[in-house]
Amino acid sequence: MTFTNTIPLVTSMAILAVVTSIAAPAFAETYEVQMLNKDPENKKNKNIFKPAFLKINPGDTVKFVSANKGHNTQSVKGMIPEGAEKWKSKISKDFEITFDVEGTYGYKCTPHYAMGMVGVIVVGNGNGNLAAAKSKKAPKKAAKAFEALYAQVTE
Ligand SMILES: [Cu+2]
Repeated sequence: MTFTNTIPLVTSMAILAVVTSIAAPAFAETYEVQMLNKDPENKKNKNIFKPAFLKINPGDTVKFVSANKGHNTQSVKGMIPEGAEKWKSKISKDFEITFDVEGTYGYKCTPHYAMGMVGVIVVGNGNGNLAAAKSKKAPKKAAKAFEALYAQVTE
């Protein structure tokens, strides 16, 4: 008697598992980060990533949009989690990257690093490498910008 009850349960669980694994990638999202000469909301704010701080889930994608020419995005050495791939995009080109490794990612615009054009992306829980990222030296203006961004990492 219990035999007949067990089969449908196992079958439905198996179906559920298959449906869940197929459906999972559909929930991955794509976020946009604009690379700008000026902040449209504050013209004094020049050479920026907008938004400069982003919190996403593992598997999500970030598209860096070359809204104004002359910018790129490059991971900062020592500011990404262990096992994560570094990146460097071409100047004035859109660039997409999918993040699978949890942690905190500090990145910069290569030509405007000294001017403080930086951003931070937190993938899942950012705490794993946060202390290491914070301790990494950067040019004065970039260091100040990173400090404000890293302060937003809450978990
Ligand atoms: Cu730039």
